[in-house]
Amino acid sequence: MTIQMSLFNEPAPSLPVSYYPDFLSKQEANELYQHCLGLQWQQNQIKMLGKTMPVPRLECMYGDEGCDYLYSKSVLLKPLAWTEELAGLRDRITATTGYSFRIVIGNQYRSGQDSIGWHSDNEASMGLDPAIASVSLGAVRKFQIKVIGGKPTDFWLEHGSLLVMHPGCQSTHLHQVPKTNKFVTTRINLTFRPHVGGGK
Ligand SMILES: O=C(O)CCC(=O)C(=O)O
Repeated sequence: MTIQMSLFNEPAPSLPVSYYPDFLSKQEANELYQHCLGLQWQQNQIKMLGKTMPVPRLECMYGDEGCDYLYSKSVLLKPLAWTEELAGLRDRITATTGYSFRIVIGNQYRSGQDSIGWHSDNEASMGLDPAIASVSLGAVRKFQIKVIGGKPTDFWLEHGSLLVMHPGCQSTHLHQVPKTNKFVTTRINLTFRPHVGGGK
């Protein structure tokens, strides 16, 4: 079932996303969170406006062999082999959504000062109009999405939830997880994505 919900559980305006607040049970989400804490997180550096700076979060990537992922023309992620847990989650999301995925990128937000700014995920390595499925674990953070040039809609992405950005979303919309000065503990986000390269 596809549910569109936003802040205070009001129906979202027409957005190319679906939100499943209880995609995982609490126990499944807790176990997956523990598994993900043990993944191979790295602090990458990004080049922006001629400066090199740390990416404001930790990252990791798992996926099919050879499915390298370059974003912002400066951060190159190379896939580690799927863990059993991540592959199981990938298959479960495919069974629910009908979309297939070849990589998963992990983001670890260590505090409210970790974030990801407004962007769309339009890297050519994912092919045209990718569907992206995003699982959230740990602390609840605000996720904002807006049509380019429009006003944002806020979602509070809960522990064990799944947010699906449907094909087309990356061409018309931007999204972000803003910084917050409130005290927040660690949040882990997993984005499952297609990939057109690598060995099949
Ligand atoms: O952490 C999130 O919910 C969003 C992550 C994201 O936007 C991305 O990986 O491109």
